[in-house]
Amino acid sequence: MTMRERCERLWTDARLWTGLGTGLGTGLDLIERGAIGMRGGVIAYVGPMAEAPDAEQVIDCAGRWITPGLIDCHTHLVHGGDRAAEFEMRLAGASYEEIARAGGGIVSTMRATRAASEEELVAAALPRLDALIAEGVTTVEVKSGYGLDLENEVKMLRAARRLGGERPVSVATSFLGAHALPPEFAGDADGYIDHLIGEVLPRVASLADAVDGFCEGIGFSPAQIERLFVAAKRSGLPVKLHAEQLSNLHGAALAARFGALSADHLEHLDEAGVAAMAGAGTAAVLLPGAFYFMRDTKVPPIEALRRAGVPMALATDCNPGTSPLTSLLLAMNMGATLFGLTVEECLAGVTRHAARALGLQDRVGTLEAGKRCDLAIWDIERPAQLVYRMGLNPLHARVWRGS
Ligand code: DI6
Ligand code: FE
Repeated sequence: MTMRERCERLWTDARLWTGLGTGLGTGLDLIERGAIGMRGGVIAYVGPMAEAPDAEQVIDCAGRWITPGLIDCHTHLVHGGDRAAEFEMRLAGASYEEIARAGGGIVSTMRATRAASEEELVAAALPRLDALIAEGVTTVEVKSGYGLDLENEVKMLRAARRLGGERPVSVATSFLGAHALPPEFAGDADGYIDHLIGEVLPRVASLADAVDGFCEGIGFSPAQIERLFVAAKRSGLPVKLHAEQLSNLHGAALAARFGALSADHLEHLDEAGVAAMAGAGTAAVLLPGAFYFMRDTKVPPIEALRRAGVPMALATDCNPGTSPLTSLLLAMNMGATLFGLTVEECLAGVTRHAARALGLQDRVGTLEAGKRCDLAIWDIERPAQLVYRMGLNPLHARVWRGS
């Protein structure tokens, strides 16, 4: 097949942000008066409309912008209940740690998640997923981690996979059994990790695309995460890690040693961690929604990541406790205003680099022949408008695998 061969569908008279280059205006990223052709759900042509092949169906974009479909590469979209009452307690002065010690926090969401059926978890997640989709998201990652036992982690991962059957969206799943210590294992984090490795991981491996963990004083130690990662590698799964969110336990460097797809949060990341990530090709996933909602003040070392060439992704971290955020556009705005990312970095963060954080860079994330035809078509004059507005949704149309 050649680029010239007839397409099933062609989007014409569009301005294309391809995501291929390194900066807006380099000429690599932007194609004025461009067109995208699709065959079999895959991009067959990207280039000037003047050179576009024929197509069975032609869609005139009237000068609108097209970007790759957006990718939310870090979410906890599937969970029971919410934590609005804890939010009120925090507004009244209680801390996240105090609430957790009083039986709230992650464990309260664990209880609500265990009490819900798989169907109920799917139904509860759909409005959140729909909010993401309405803003042009075509790929979403969903973590387990509120079941914290075999039965309920399986239920969460099944619910996550089912979301992809309920809506036109690609779902990537991560097994986050090492998110918090369930009450059954109180005081025995090592015993819980043994249980995850021996009993849970072998049975969830076929439902998960990656293994994640929470490396933190209130989560799991680097030594415990390392044991989990050894087991993950043995079962053939790539790893990623919540690292350096509240303190620096050198989790990012640990993740890099295992060739992790990503290390996420990273507020307390140091130079050695940056260098380790750069060396391993591990993506940084920045989560400004959690930073904002927790009124954090320590900003991730953006300039060091930039200098080292670490791919920076941006995601919602949609979860009931620390980031009840279902807008990837707002995450972009926060990435710019709170973390100092450029417009170009924000766009790459929710497309090309987000694909990388999921190991899907060969399939999605840029406008390129051979990739899935996942597109977001926008009513904007310039890409900065995607990052600039807060609460306005300029999506004109969304295309998932060609339709
Ligand atoms: N880091 C976070 O910010 C969330 N999980 C994690 O590992 C918190 C999740 C929650 O509070 O429910
Ligand atoms: Fe998270």
